[in-house]
Amino acid sequence: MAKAREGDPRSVGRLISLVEDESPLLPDLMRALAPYAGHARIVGLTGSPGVGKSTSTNALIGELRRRDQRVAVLAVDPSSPFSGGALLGDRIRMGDHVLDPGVFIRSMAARGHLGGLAWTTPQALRVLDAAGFDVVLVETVGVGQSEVEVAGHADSTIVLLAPGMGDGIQAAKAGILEIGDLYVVNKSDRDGADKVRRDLRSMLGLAERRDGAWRPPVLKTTASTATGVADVVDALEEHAAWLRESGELERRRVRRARDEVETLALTALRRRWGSVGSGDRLDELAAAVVAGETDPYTAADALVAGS
Ligand SMILES: Nc1nc2c(ncn2[C@@H]2O[C@H](COP(=O)(O)OP(=O)(O)OP(=O)(O)O)[C@@H](O)[C@H]2O)c(=O)[nH]1
Ligand SMILES: [Mg+2]
Repeated sequence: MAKAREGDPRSVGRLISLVEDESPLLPDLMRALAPYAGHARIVGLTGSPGVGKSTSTNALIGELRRRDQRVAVLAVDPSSPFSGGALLGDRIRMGDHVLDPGVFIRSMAARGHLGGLAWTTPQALRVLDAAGFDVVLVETVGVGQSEVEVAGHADSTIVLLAPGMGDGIQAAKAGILEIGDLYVVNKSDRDGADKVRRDLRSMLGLAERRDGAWRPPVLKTTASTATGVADVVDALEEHAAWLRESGELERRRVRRARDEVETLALTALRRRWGSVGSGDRLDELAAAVVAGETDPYTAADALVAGS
């Protein structure tokens, strides 16, 4: 615990493993970590496969380290039940920082039984926050609902795009235009980056925004040479200041904690009535409803009351 608080990578890694394994020690661990919550800025990074998320993460770490920030990276893979596969390539792309004690990199897979990454990600973030990192980058491949999910865990969300990857369609994908606090067109060394940026700006421009609302900037980078990455970190700083001043930081964090408490409470309830584990009380009550012995309202009350 004490060593993890200092950011000792092996101790931090062990605590994350407890989260990943859904250890019975978790409630005690979370209780012990609670007083140290709220320091880290959580930054989500998402985008389609191959847009350059890992390369950008590597470059962002470099820039944040130049600004004396301690950085943790949590790479969550929503598509894989194993945490081994994607890691090898990422070790190479984020390899600049493996020996830096101010940097911690960990990948997590969706092998959890209870609620997968939706359940484990917030708890892993609690560990990294309590371990004293200034910035925690959460990298997720944008497939299905995972973009929206990562935005739900973060204070600031960066959506990464790249030219030649379906362009307009990338941005028009469900949810993308709502979740980004910053948009970054990566691979700007390639043709078409300016067009992606223009299209994106005009699509974002159509959105109604209140006075004082944050207007997501659209930046350009070449992650492989770290070009433009300092501007991304500047924009993150601006967004962090806006979050604090507008009260939005508090709102986002309360909303997140609410989801966490709700998820844990529902998990506990489900476990009690048997859909996690054995001896299914819900099945019994459902059969009673079908047989006309009880009604769904009475059955639901009985389920929640544990009777
Ligand atoms: N030309 C160019 N290539 C880049 C740039 N950034 C990344 N790449 C290359 O694009 C490929 C994919 O980069 P990654 O960083 O692995 O992309 P990713 O989004 O993490 O990919 P997944 O994790 O598979 O979704 C690699 O071959 C990178 O070297 C860039 O700015 N310009
Ligand atoms: Mg990657």
